[in-house]
Formats: sequence, C-alpha cells, structure tokens
Amino acid sequence: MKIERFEENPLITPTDVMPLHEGYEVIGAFNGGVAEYNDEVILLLRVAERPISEDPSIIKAPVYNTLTKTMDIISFDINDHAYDFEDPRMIRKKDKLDSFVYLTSLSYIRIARSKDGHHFTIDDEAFLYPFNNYQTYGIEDARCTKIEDNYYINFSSVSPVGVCDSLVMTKDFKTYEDLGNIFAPENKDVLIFPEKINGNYYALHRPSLKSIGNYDIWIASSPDLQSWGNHQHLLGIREQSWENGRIGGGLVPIKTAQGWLVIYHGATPEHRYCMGAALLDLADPTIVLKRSKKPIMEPDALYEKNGFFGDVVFGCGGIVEGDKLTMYYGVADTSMAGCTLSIKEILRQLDEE
Ligand code: MAN
Repeated sequence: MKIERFEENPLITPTDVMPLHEGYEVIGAFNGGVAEYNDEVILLLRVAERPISEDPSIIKAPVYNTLTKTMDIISFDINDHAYDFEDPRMIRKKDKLDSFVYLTSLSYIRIARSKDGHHFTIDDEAFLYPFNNYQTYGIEDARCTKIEDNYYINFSSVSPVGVCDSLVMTKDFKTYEDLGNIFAPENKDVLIFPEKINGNYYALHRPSLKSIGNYDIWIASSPDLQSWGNHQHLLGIREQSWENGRIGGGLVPIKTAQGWLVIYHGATPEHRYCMGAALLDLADPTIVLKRSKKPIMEPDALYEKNGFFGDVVFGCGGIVEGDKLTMYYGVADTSMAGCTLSIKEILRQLDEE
C-alpha cells in the first residue's frame, strides 16, 4: 500500500498548543476528528492537559468539578503500594488492574483550522469542554459526520461511571446542541454513516466487554440519531494477527461504488495500533463483503513510534477528493499527522486477500 505521509509531519504537536489551565502542560494534541467547513479543513483535536508536577515522586490526576467549574487535583505518591502507575495514561488499583481509577491528564476538544490542509491555526478556546457529570475525566477522540447542513460530532465522555459515547450537533463550529449520550458504557469509537440507508441511520460502535467476548465492532441503526437499536456483531478481532487485542472504528465510512469503505484501527494486547479496512454492503451495511488481512497502515515513522504512548497510528477522519483520501491521524497519543492514500488501492488490497 502506497502511503504518502505529509512532509510537514507531525502537523500539530503539544508545543503548538497553549494550555487553558494555569499550572498545566499540554502533553497531547492528537486523534482529531475531521470536517470540511467554509473552505477550511477543521480538526477536532483531542488536547490533553496535565498538572505540572515539580516532584517526580508525585503523580497528579485532574478531575473536572461540575459544581465549581474548575479542576480538582488528586495527588498520589508513586510509592503508594495500593496503586499501579505503570501505564502513563492512567492510575490503577493494584487489586483491580483491568480498569483505571483516574487518568493522568484531562482531554477536551479544541479546533485547528487550515486553508491548505497542511498548516493549521489552533483556536484559543476549547470547542467541547466537559459540560456534565459524564465528562469529569474528559472528552476524547471526536468523529464528525456531515448530514445535510448539520455536523454531528460524537466523542468519548469519560468519568468514574464509565466511558460512554455522546453526541452534539453544530452548524458553525462555534456553538453546539447537546444530543446526549448515545451509547452506554463502556463504548467507544462510534462512527455515524453520512446518510440514511433504507430509511435508517447507521453507526458502528465498539462495546468493551468484560465477562465474555472481545473488543469487537458492532453495528446499530436509528430513526433519529439518538435512539440506537437493532445491534449486530459485525467484525471480530483476529487471533494471531496485528488486530488480536482490540478493533474499533476509525474514519467515518466512505461511500464507494463497491460498498461502504470502513477504515478502522486494530491493536495488539501490547497496544500497537495499526489501521485496517473493510467493505460493507451499500444497501445493507450489516453485511461484510471484504476485509483486509494485512493492515493498510502501520506505525513506521519516528513520530509514530515514539511519544507519550508509542507505536500508535489512530485515524479519526479523512477528506475524499475523487480517488484521493487524505487521512488525518493521531500519532503516539502525542501529535497529529496527515497522509494520502488511493481509495482504489485500498479496494484492490481487499480484493487480493
Ligand atoms: C484508554 C486510552 C486512553 C484514554 C482512556 C479513557 O485507556 O484510549 O487514551 O484516555 O482509555 O478513555
């Protein structure tokens, strides 16, 4: 697969973003959803801010307080044996290592705008900042689907009651209408299709299962984008492969003559994230026509391999012009990068396997 990474990569790094909070540092500007609006490319950046710790033996966890509308900071001593600090993204209890109790940074969504798709200016303010109790640990990994003149933005809302998927609608990328939580915890990586199919909206989603089953992709339909039902299992992880740990939706599905092209991420249990592709039936997207055995993209460039959480390419959106797909993707949970791919070539790879 020929992938042309932008020469300017990484396009946006944490040092390009001023923190919104005094005493905090920006450690990530990544996993941005993508929209085209008023002749500009808009990236809905996930900006992660962390309280600066002067003392390396103290780890701080930021929590948004919806009553005071300020940030609370919970401090931990790294020698506290009740907790595990191995994963830089989170704080876990030693006796419950399969879940976290706090995150080490708080994310929100900030807009970056560009006329040429390569050089971006970042807004001074947040676009989506925690606004309810489901978001006290932050807002992450936005995807944007344009339906008629409305831009629907869905994202992970993180709080002690779980990670759910929430929806807002904007027409101008300044104000938005809150449409509530659309998938209950734990659910992530929701991709809303850009048009109705046989009278219904469709979405891919990724429940994170605990007692049995894997981190697989499901599909659901809805009459109104808010109530989702008719859930069906669509794509499973594959043992002994690059996607044997988890899979989840990446870019908003792309309509092609052959079917809906879904570009998703797949990871190993060691958290190496690649991008893969599948093709769904145009008239009935619950039917999988094809799926890539090999990833279409793997972490390769230095900025993809090294960072806050290395070996991660994580695409959340793209722009299609004829056969050219410009994909914007988060790298190493740190920065944003861009690349171009040929849609025909992706489809050819699906055919060959
Ligand atoms: C995962 C990762 C983190 C994220 C948490 C909470 O562990 O995707 O980046 O902050 O989940 O959503």
